[in-house]
Amino acid sequence: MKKVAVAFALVLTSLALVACGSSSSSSSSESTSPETTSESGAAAGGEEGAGQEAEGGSAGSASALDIETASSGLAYSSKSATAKAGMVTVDFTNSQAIPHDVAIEDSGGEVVGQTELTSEGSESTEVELKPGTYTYFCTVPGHREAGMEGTLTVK
Ligand SMILES: [Cu+2]
Repeated sequence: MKKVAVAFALVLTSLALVACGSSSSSSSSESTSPETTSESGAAAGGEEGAGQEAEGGSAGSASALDIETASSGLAYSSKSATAKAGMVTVDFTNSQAIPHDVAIEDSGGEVVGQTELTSEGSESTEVELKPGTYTYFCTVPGHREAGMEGTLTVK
């Protein structure tokens, strides 16, 4: 009986290893359109964020915007993102050892929201966004210039 359980556990472990290996290799490709469609996944994650944000008051209508770093290099995983107008929770995940953040700048060049710096971790901030085109970027000197920015479309 015990042997069967051990064998089963081994099968699960090897499956998990295969899954990890295949997902990490695809993240370096810089295609914009598949990332845009991942908004539905972002919305699912956002419900957790909204729960944590309970003390903020008007929770419920806030939507989420997930931004991640690329696996390496001074870049985010996507050059574009979309969000719904209104209160938006920006969830930033930095998988790199280098500190990064996310700032959101409106079309007039004014920063309307910014996360804390983080390395190998996550930070989030809430920002109120009107429909329009914004730029998100890293405020660490040199990073934005190196390509750590993207276009945020708010509808
Ligand atoms: Cu950076």
